[in-house]
Amino acid sequence: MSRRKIIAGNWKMNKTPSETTALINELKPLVANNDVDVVFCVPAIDIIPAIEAAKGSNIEIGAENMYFEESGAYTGEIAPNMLTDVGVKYVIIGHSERREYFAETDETVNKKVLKAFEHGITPIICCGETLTQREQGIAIDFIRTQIKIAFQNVSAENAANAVIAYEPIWAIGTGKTATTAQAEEVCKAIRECIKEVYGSDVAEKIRIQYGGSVNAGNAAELFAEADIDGGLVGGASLKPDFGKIVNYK
Ligand code: G2H
Repeated sequence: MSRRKIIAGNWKMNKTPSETTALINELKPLVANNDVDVVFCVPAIDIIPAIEAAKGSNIEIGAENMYFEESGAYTGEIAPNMLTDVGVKYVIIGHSERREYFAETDETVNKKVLKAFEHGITPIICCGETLTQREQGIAIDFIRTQIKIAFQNVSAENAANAVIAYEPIWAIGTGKTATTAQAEEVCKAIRECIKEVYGSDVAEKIRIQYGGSVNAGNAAELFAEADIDGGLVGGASLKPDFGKIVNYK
């Protein structure tokens, strides 16, 4: 089955609202490719200007995080209906930087995934191993656990529409990309894990991205793999290079 590729930028903590407008206006013509889904995940304060600037283009706007409660005394958090109210369609959940610096766990990831689906937001669910785990030979076991917990109580219908981003932690922002074979091996194992839980229909539909130092030079080779359905792109999504990644073919 051929899945539609999804190429998402993760801006992390970069760009002010006015810089957001300028960058989207600059990138808009460069990412105009209707054969793939193009998503810009931006800091919370940049979401509204990003949505304004992206109007009339093929760009969808996503958030980089979201809380798992509806509203209330959660100082500093963003609720799902705040995102949907302005037109957000995607949210990154459980990025390794959030797990490392903001105490996200597999359990909070699962709560956020369930809440995102409740509100019709597509979660981009991140997983990935450390260098030590890879060297110990436990990368795939570790990722299978992350995935199984992230999808607890998620219906098959929702699971089929989820996006998973495999991001080996040792390849994030380091310039070290996993080799194409390493990336494919893990993305394939993730699809196998989804198949065990939900069956082959869901496993064939779910989209699995690779993330970690994706750039204009390596995107085509990575995205040609059978189980890699696009990328989650950090540093290179802030530059005209993102246009080359989106038009990788
Ligand atoms: C991995 C990735 C985007 P970068 O975090 O999620 O960032 O492409 O800069 O390694």
